[in-house]
Amino acid sequence: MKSALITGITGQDGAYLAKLLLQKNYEVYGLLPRRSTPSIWRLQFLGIQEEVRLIAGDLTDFSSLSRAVALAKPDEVYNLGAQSYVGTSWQQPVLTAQTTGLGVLHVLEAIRLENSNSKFYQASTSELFGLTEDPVQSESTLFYPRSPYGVAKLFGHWMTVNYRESYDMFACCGILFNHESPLRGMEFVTRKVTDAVARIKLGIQKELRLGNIEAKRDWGFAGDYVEAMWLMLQQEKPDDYVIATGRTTTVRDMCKIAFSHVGLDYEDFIVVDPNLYRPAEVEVLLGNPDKAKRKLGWQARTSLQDLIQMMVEADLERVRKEVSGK
Ligand code: NAP
Ligand code: G4F
Repeated sequence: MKSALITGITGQDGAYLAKLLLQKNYEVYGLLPRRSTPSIWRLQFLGIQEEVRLIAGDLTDFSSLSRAVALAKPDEVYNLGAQSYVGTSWQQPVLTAQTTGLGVLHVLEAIRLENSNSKFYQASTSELFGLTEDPVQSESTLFYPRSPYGVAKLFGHWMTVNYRESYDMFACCGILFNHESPLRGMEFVTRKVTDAVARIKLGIQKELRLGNIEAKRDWGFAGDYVEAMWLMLQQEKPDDYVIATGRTTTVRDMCKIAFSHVGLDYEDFIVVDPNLYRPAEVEVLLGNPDKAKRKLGWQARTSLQDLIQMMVEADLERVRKEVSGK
């Protein structure tokens, strides 16, 4: 039986990946950072909270990572833990650098110093491209991050490449474009919108305040994207891959899809609030997933329309229960 250690197991991707690996008969360990109330609701939502083994630890604490690797003896380590919200990275740049940047090095060092042969997956991001001049971004596009989050991820990305080249480690970076689901954090724009659509439809919210609705993103479904992470670690050689749908849509048009699913016109409810604009914006992201298709046999299966409808339906169900107290 193979074993895997997932940092960020309580996050959106961590929960979906844990479920996928359990289905593949892995023994799944997850790093659990100390919180006054542990946030295991996503594992509960997927019904796997009893099946994963949680190890106390934090990405900012090297010793806890070393201990986690020694305990789990993982064949594969997936580093998904991060301060992952771009907006917060301007308010907490040092924390973001320590968790999202230096944390990657802590995991790599834990693997190296424990003499572990674990394969390593790093959650890199399309935010690395930032102010790119390439209209379509691929593995060869130059990086130009636009936020403290993007800069921290750049450090993690190059550290991973460096450990692969320095120590012959089986280390891969997945350069994933935005991916969403009913388990997405509430602060990200798709979930903020689908939650608001449900509340407005059920009469408990009047308007939705957003920032830059002309920004474009290449949005896919998280459930599809975790399969690509696993596939990267099953190849003969380690490498880096762009994972995307190859389509881009404005926040405005994503709102249109969400509101029209419940028979509403988004223009009646959206208020553009300049206070929600970012200090530096990534205006357009559009990925070229050709390499992933050719080498991994992976492609996105869920359309944006289906994804947003799935999220609106899940939020309607949850908000209805909240309202009725059940
Ligand atoms: P997420 O839902 O925000 O999950 C982040 C996870 O990291 C949570 O489990 C969180 O635990 C954990 N974490 C935060 N600080 C930590 C620390 N100091 N020590 C240990 N764990 C810590 O993010 P996601 O959407 O699943 O994304 C997974 C990874 O992919 C992240 O690295 C993200 O930056 C990257 N990424 C995401 C996307 C996307 O569109 N979703 C695209 C590209 C790359 P708590 O919940 O307890 O705080
Ligand atoms: O949903 P977002 O906050 O995601 P963002 O910034 O693209 O980052 C996500 O995807 C990255 C991959 O590209 C990940 F690395 C990262 O961890 C995270 O998962 O914002 C998307 C767009 C932005 O242009 C933002 O300015 O939506 C725009 N937006 C407009 N109004 C808003 C809002 N974003 C948020 N969160 N909230 C708004 O009210």
